[in-house]
Amino acid sequence: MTLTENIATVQDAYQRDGVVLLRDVLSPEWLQKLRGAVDAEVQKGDRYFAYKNMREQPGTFQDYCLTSDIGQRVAEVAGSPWTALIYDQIFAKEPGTKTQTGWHTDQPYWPVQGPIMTMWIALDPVDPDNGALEFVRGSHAWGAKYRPFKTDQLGAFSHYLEKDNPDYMDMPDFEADRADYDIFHFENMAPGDALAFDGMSVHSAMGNRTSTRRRRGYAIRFAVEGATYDPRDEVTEWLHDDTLAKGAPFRGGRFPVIYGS
Ligand SMILES: O=C(O)CCC(=O)C(=O)O
Repeated sequence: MTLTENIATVQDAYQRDGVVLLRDVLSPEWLQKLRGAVDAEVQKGDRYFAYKNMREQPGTFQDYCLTSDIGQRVAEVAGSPWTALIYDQIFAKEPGTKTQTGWHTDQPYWPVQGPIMTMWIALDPVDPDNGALEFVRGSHAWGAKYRPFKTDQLGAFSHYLEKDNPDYMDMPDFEADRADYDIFHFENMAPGDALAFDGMSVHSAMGNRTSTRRRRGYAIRFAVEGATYDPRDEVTEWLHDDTLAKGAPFRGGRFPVIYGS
């Protein structure tokens, strides 16, 4: 049985735009459990981008990644026979956080080449006032690899990494030149809805201009058919697994296949 309604339409949108909105990915039970787990985690008071890889410890995040239907959904949207788990991450943009999450692509930060997908799951209603994600439509298909960079405490650009790596180019200033690009967002995400997006999609997230409405996102990163292991020392070390050879399919070891074979 296919989990996502209108899967052919969803696949088309994902291929064309590099991102698609999926409704009701979480059951009410998982929504409640994940909200509780996120709240317990962010009590640490760490920096915005620091909440990563919770799924490597036993608990709600691990249970969700390993036992829910999320792996099957990813495989269906990507049209892949399997899904492997890369890592998970919390993005809790609290009321009054004016900083925008800067424009970037995800692939340069991970030791992987080829098709990868994020499921960014809303745990609160999300709209432009409290931090909607924005995308440059179709940018995943440009073949442009943008240099990774460090961010400050709240996720704004700080400085470039891998300055001498010829495989990567500096990012255009998407924010300054918005009119030159097809930038869009999804108007109203409900708790439990998810954005499935390609690791090469150029995206950012607005600030949270509200004084009361939280915007908790739980993002999980996945590899699918065609993804290969590609470690790069300066940036991707935190996700290395020496049991995988460079160029091997991105699955196994630290990155369990959670759906298919
Ligand atoms: O939620 C955010 O602020 C940014 C999310 C993001 O950039 C990502 O999931 O790759």
